[in-house]
Amino acid sequence: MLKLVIGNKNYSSWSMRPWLALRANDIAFDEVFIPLYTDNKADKDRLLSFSQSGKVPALIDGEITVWDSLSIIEYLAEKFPQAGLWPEDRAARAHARSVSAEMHSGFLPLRNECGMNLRRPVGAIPMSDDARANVARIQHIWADCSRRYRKEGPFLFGRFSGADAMFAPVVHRFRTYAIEVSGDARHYFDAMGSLPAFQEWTRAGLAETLVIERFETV
Ligand SMILES: N[C@@H](CCC(=O)N[C@@H](CS)C(=O)NCC(=O)O)C(=O)O
Repeated sequence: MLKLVIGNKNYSSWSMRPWLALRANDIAFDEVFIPLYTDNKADKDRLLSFSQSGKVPALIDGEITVWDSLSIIEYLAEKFPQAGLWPEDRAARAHARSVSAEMHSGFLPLRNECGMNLRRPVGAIPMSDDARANVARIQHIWADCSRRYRKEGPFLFGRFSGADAMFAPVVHRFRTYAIEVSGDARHYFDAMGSLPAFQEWTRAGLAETLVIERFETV
């Protein structure tokens, strides 16, 4: 059985991505939970026993360990081609990989200023110009994909794909930081909010009680 090592569902945006890729496709896996930033050496040692990166997520498939969210999604796309984690069409697939890589390596101002915290009381905070530019770019990606691929379904590339898994934590950030999402981007935002796997992660995150001070942005 596949094992996915993840952190706190309330805070761990990187863990959410491959978890969603698996769950949205009904791929069976065992979840290994390691609480993050506890200052408990046993937790860090346990994390290191699964991945030398010392970070979640990590996927364990027998002898194979895959770490880093996007590498895990790539691995799952190869192992479960029927899940269609990347679009079949080569141009759409290149597009999906480009926006996923952009999400994976970019948007640092938004990620730093608006950390994921599902329990955060909904409300806006002052944001830097760079973070606001990130918000505009993300909404442009959502609206553009929605317009191009909506004939095939409500997600970025029609049916649910790895790109949706990569953008899912941003949907939470936009909600909890009361960032307005309008037009075609809104259709996408609403579709993600209605996805049963997205709702399952959210419920579990809201039920967690552990508090990590550094993520408690007010
Ligand atoms: N680029 C990595 C980022 C992984 C990452 O930063 N994970 C955080 C939690 S969301 C972590 O494990 N932090 C624990 C630590 O640094 O001790 C990915 O895409 O998986």
